[in-house]
Amino acid sequence: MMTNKTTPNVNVQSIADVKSSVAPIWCPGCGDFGVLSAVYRACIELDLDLKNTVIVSGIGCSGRLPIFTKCYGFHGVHGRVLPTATGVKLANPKLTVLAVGGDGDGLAIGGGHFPHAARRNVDITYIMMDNSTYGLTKGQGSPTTASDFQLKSLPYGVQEENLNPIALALAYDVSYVARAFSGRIDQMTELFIKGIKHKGFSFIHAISPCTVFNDTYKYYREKVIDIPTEHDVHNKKSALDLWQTKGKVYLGTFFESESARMDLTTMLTELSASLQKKEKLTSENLLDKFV
Ligand SMILES: Cc1ncc(C[n+]2csc(CCOP(=O)(O)OP(=O)(O)O)c2C)c(N)n1
Ligand code: SF4
Repeated sequence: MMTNKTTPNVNVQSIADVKSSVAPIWCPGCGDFGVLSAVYRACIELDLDLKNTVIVSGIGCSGRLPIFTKCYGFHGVHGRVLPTATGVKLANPKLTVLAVGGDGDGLAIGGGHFPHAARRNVDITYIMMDNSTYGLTKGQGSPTTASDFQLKSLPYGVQEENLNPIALALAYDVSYVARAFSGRIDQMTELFIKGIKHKGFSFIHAISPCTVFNDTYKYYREKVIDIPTEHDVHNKKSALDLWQTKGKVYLGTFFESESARMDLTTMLTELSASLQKKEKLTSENLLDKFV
């Protein structure tokens, strides 16, 4: 469902130009406010043309984000953010496409889509709003709930190991991998900008605490630390070492591919052009060939 209700401003100079008339209904202090603020600021700093910008979301508290912007929005099915965003980008490669969703959306029900978006290297920016719980459905454990988190719905804690989104993104060979924290909006904005500018699939793990069911602000404030400036973002092994460092949660760019790997839309456009040249494909004989 497209949720944009007014013709967006083309020239984005202030938050008023990006903000929709719908006021966010997240709980006080929810980390999602920080993510929204960073999205607004990234739109302004990049001077994005909002009528050519689409934010696709999943179901969850996080899934509401597009409604609060003047970008076009698609509030899709739980766990299907990435296939939907891929479809939007393929249908119109000129669009700037952001995909936003929770950790449940992206790693539980939708976990199977993450590696495929990565191997397709589709030119979208995926912001995983990770609160390590299912916020909308009242605080169940999620794939990123760690054993030291206290959830009301889990009186005996979690018995399983939690998934690490950064480790998965690196293993899936995502071409841009970063982590941000809602408590640091300037840095989050900067990383969203980098992700949007990156040509190919970019992933930003946005730690966004749920103040009602899993308030991890204090936990993260004590553990977050900037990735050292000497870290070589093109070095996958060094990126893997960073996420494995015990007791520290690194923020910043872990990895950026410098290989000449093409993004999906460029590849398909070039393939189509070369086939048309080689085989003189026309709209008339195209169907005979492929159907
Ligand atoms: C197909 C389907 N399965 C289950 C649900 C119920 N459901 C809605 S939101 C949600 C989980 C929300 O958690 P998360 O994706 O982490 O987002 P958050 O609310 O924490 O932002 C679930 C299980 C649903 N809406 N659709
Ligand atoms: S339930 Fe949690 S994630 Fe949902 S709006 Fe409230 S604080 Fe945010």
